Amino acid sequence: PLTRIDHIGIACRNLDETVEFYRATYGFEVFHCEVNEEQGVREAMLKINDTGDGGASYIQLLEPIREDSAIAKWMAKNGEGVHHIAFGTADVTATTTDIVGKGIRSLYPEARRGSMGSSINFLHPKDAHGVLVELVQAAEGDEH
Ligand code: CMX
Ligand code: CO
Repeated sequence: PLTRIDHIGIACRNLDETVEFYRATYGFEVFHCEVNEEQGVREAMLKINDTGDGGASYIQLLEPIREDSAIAKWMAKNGEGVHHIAFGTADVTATTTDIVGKGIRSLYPEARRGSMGSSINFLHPKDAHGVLVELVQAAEGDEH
């Protein structure tokens, strides 16, 4: 089952400037920063709150590091803004299999690496009422 909003993914042109905006405007601080080469992004996770399943909810700010990345492609069309929503699960493989069984396409045959050592997959936005949905299993021993 899906047990939390894990994060909301937001595309931005300049990560440092956007991080500063979130700090100055809302008081949200950076919890974690990394580059994900495979996804073609530099990203910051801003922790918003803990969740009842032992996990947490974040804002994920994403800056493209390559012109051919999913985020760069999306921003060329849409500009900055909300790119995807991520739901948390204790078992991303089982949850993905369950949802694919309902006739919704996942984007990867196997889960890939996401933020903070998590395992992730995505559901196709055209099968999900126009929303790109990420499924996230937090790293072992890192439930927040
Ligand atoms: N939300 C909603 N709809 C979206 C979308 C999004 N984020 N991205 C694309 N679409 C829609 C497009 O509008 C388009 O619709 P129309 O055909 O009606 O115009 C359709 O999906 C196809 O879009 P496209 O621009 O041709 O893009 P692609 O099919 O090449 O890629 C997608 C779309 C979802 C397969 C690709 O972005 C992808 O593989 N995403 C998963 C990886 C990812 O997003 N990584 C970055 C985040 C990493 C992280 O969170 O850790
Ligand atoms: Co994400």
